Amino acid sequence: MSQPETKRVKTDTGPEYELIYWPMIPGRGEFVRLLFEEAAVPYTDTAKAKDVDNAVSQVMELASSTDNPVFAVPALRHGDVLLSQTSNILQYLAPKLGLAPSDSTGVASAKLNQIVLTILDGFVNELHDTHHPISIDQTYEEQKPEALKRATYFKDARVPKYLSYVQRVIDANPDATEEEPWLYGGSLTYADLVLFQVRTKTSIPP
Ligand SMILES: N[C@@H](CCC(=O)N[C@@H](CS)C(=O)NCC(=O)O)C(=O)O
Repeated sequence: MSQPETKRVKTDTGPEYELIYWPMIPGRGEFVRLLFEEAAVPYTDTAKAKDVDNAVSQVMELASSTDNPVFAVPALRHGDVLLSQTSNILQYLAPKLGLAPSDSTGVASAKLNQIVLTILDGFVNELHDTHHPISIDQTYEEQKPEALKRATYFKDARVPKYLSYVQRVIDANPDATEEEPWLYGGSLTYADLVLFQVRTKTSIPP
C-alpha cells in the first residue's frame, strides 16, 4: 500500500451540518454521528428532535422528494449540498473533519472508501439481510426459517471472510503497529471509526 500523505485538513467553518435520520434507532446514522463526535464539530440531528412524529415526517418527505431525490437515509444537508448513502456522506465529511489524509491525487480517498464500503457490505448490509432475507418490508418474524438459514451461512462463511479481510488490511498497512492498528496510514481515519462502530454494535452469536 502506498504511503498516504499525513497532513490533516480540518475545515469545520461554513454552513451547519444537518444529519437526517430516523429517530429511535441508531442505525446507519451512527456512522455519521461518530465523525462529528470524534471531531467535536456541532451538528443537528433529526433523530434527537423532541418531536418524534415531526422527525419521521422529515425523513419521509426527504425520501419522496422530487427536487433532490434521496432513496433512503441517512442524509446530510450542508448548505446547498444534500447527500445520501452512508459511505458517500462519510467520504465527503472526513477530510473536512480531519479524519482522512489530505489527498491531492484522490488515491487515499478511494482506498479509504474501498475499506469502508467493504466493512459496510459485510457488517451492515449482509448482517441486516440475515434478519430480512426475503423482504426488507416484512418483519423478521415473517421470515424466520429463511433468516435462520441465512444467519447460519453468514456466521459460518461470511463473518470469517470479512474479518480476515480486515486483518489483511491492517497487516498490509506499513504504518499500523500492534498498539495502533490503523486501517490506513499512521493515524485514526473515519475507516477506523466505522470498524469501531461495527465492533461495538455487532454481536455474533456463537
Ligand atoms: N446503502 C444505503 C442504505 C440506506 C438504507 O437502507 N437506509 C435505511 C435506514 S438505515 C432506510 O431508511 N431504508 C428504507 C428503504 O430502503 O426503503 C446507505 O448506506 O445509506
